[in-house]
Amino acid sequence: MTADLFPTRESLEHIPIKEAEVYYLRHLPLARAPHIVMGQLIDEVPWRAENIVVWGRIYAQPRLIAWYGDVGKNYTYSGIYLEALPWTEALLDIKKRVEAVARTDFNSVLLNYYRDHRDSMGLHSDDEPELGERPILASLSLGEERTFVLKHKREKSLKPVRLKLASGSLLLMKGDTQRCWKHGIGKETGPCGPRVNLTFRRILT
Ligand SMILES: O=C(O)CCC(=O)C(=O)O
Ligand SMILES: [Mn+2]
Repeated sequence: MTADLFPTRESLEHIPIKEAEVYYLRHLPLARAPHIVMGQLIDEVPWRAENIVVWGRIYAQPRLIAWYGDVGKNYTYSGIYLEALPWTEALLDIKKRVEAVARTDFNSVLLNYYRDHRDSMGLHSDDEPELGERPILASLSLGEERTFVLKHKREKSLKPVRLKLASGSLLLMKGDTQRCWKHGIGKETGPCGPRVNLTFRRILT
């Protein structure tokens, strides 16, 4: 493996947030430029449009998704059951690079495809029991830079944290982040290009 597969620990920026552990790497080295990797994923992934139920009403989820993982690493969130698709060579290559930075192994990944400014992800925390007590999540962003918002669950006096996630960047969330904070991606007010996000996870059961 080449040295550039392993960005130094120092290039990971610690984002100081109370009761959270968040790190940002501006540039994760990939096999090809981020927009090329994104284009390949947009073309090749069998994207799913899911419905979600909010307060008893059915809505189309405002983005497309796909779930990949080791055999049997299936996932349920917001009432959606996702059976793991088998890893592709391209995703295994990305996973290896993400694991080198996160210094942990992942066995699954949720892909989110934000087609334009109208696509978004509501505030949530990744606190499903199958992720364990203090999960580590590694989130790779490709394409349009979008704003990632964190809001504390209890302390309303704490200001929301807004992070611009650049194309090719990696965000790590660990420790108490899921227990104490929610996060999401808001809609944009004006037109913007597509973005694909890959959130690597470790399913314990
Ligand atoms: O698109 C993003 O950056 C957020 C993705 C996310 O929070 C998730 O997949 O759980
Ligand atoms: Mn999340």
